[in-house]
Amino acid sequence: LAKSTRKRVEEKKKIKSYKEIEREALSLSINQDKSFYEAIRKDGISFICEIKQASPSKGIIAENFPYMDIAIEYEAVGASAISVLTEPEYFKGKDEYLLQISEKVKIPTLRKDFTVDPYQIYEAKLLGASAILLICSLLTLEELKSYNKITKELGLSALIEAHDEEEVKKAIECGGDIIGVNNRNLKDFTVDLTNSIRLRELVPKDILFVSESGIQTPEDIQRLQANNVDAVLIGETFMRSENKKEMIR
Ligand code: IGP
Repeated sequence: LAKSTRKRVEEKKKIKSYKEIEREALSLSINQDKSFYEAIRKDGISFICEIKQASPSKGIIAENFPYMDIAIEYEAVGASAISVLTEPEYFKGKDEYLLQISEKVKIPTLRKDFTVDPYQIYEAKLLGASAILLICSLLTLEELKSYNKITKELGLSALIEAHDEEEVKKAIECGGDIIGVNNRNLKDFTVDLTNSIRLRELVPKDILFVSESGIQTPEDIQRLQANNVDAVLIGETFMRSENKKEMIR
């Protein structure tokens, strides 16, 4: 995934250079009203609802894909933020989805992609995103620090994703203020909510904590909330659900 992403970014640089995108992104103003961090900091558990057509573990999730209708529905039922996949190969994502959705909804959007080059952070800003994803297993500590700094300079938030104890330590050390723990084991795709519950204890209370993946029922959400999780990131369950309101109360 990192390899195909690097290739994709190199292709993009031929159309718009690194220098050019950096300059454009830095010239944009900061939208204070669309802070991803502030949106999930509020009292009670927050919902980050994800829009994706496919995933490596499940294949095609949505045959037809009315992404804008889904985004509008997420906002209407009370999502705090919307996560939009832009990775094309495995998740069938598109930059245009993110751009259009960010223009349409008032809540902040998260650009869900495999960030391996700062180019993608500048790009996220131009696409209207309020936040980006930094995955610990793909980046060195030095990279995490410098990417986090660039993100902040642009007025964006970074969701720093970890899977295990080592990675959680790395996420804290790089100065992350929003840490997400993935419940999905990326080696065999099994999910276990206990993963984020267990790792929550290693993260100081003043850092926002997100439980990601495999969340299916209101009971799951209650359990995570009882264990001091600040936000849940839910994709497949919402994509397949006819009644999204039921989950968010
Ligand atoms: C959502 P789920 O099981 O609710 O559809 O998972 C989200 O956590 C998952 O899509 C995800 C992801 C990622 C996707 C977590 N980390 C990194 C792409 C890249």
